[in-house]
Amino acid sequence: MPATLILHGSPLSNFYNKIKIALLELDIPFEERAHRPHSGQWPQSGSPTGKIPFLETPDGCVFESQTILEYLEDIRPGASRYPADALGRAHCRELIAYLELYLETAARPLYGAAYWGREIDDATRKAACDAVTAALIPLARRARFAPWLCGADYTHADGAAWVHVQTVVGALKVLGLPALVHEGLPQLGPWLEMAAERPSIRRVDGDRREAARKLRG
Ligand SMILES: N[C@@H](CCC(=O)N[C@@H](CS)C(=O)NCC(=O)O)C(=O)O
Repeated sequence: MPATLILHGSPLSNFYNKIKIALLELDIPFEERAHRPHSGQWPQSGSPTGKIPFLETPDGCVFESQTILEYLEDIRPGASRYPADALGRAHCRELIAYLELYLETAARPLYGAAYWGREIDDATRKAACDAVTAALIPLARRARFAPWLCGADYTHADGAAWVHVQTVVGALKVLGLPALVHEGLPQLGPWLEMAAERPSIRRVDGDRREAARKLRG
């Protein structure tokens, strides 16, 4: 395993927290380094897109959260948080891809208003809420909640789902729609409660809340 891994980004970022949960779950030592999106000059800035997170290894940086997650799995054989069988792993990756390509993306137009106090017009808000509602349908069909998303055991899909769902639900709550995601995913409440007890998620959520408190001043 590389001597020191440094996770760059912010505890307020859902994609950063996805990787932080994976590092904790796989019991990989790491350091954290605060990095704002698009700060610094490429190549010293570490991320060719300017986005966070990116992972610094002694041999170079890796960007895109799912690629980072696969790298962590590769350097930690035996400690996987993917299901044991090939089809189970495919379903797990499918859920992560779906959450990021469809659910999280659908909610993004709401973040400026929800988290940064920006204006949002009614049409944009309605279109985003409708897109979130539509994105929940395939998720409800595929997520097993038995009790974890892929079955009896916690997997990376649970870590990824927690960061993204928490971000989407949080945005909708600020905009006065706290139950929208729960209506589309009726088993969400018990799953969120169970996930909140997971040590990796408890730590990441604590750090996230602390960072938010500091930002509010
Ligand atoms: N597909 C990227 C998404 C990362 C992403 O969107 N990060 C946000 C912070 S949560 C960011 O850097 N935003 C700045 C931007 O989009 O320019 C990944 O999985 O790492």
